[in-house]
Amino acid sequence: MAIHFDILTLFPGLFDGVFDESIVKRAREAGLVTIALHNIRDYATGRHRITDDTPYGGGGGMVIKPEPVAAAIEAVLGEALGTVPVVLLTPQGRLFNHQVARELSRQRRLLLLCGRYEGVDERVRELLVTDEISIGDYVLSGGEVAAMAIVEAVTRLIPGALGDPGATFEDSHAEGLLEYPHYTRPTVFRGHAVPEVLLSGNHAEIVRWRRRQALRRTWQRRPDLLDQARLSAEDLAYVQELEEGNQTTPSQVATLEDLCYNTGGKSQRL
Ligand code: 9D3
Repeated sequence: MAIHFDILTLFPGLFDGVFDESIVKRAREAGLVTIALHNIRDYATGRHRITDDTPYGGGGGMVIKPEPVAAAIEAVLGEALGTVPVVLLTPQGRLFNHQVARELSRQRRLLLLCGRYEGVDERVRELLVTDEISIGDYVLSGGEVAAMAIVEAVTRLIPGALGDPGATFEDSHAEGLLEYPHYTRPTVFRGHAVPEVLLSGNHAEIVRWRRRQALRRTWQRRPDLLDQARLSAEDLAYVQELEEGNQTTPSQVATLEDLCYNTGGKSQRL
């Protein structure tokens, strides 16, 4: 059930330390995850080991040359070439989410290819890449941070990686809902009390309250998720209640100002 990641990058130093903490660290120590970093520059030839060049057609910026990337992929995978997904991290890829993480976690080995500058020469994609992933619609400087996100998200889905043997704990994201709010001691902090129900000891009531909080938050902040979520009849009735109540009706994903009453936003919706 273990998984091996090969990460191809021009900046291996960016990964220093990030896989040496918490869950990924534990999973590596348990032998559930292995990670090999490969510097694309090591596969460049010539006295200067050049890895980038100007784009044909002009337009500025630099493009990663195909030869060192192809050589790196082929050297790293060897006989396994064709049997291992070659995943290019690119703004043009399919959007990464829990479903994609699950899909990747079923593989025994993954190669993650990190682009930089304007990207990798298109011929590498045509000839060697089997999958393309983006982690969201914002501009990063390259694929490295995306690779880190994917390694972490996939590692969490490897049975045993969370320490908890047996049931791989998946949070409410797996169910397509945002999480309910969490509290710990003290019972009152700066005048803000922990909700009574959580102190009641009534487990059934607590489960019901948390479910409703999760539904309420998802309805307010991420109504797009509600369309896909698996909802019981009781869940649907509660959402119906929210729709009919005098609640603020969200039209879009909320802005920071909508959500955070500490940053000058006047509306407090939670
Ligand atoms: C600012 C340059 N952009 C317009 C000319 C294009 C562009 C090229 C290369 C934008 C970003 C990048 C580098 N990004 C990635 O390689 C990347 C990425 C991302 O930027 N956002 C979300 N997911 C990913 S995965 C790889």
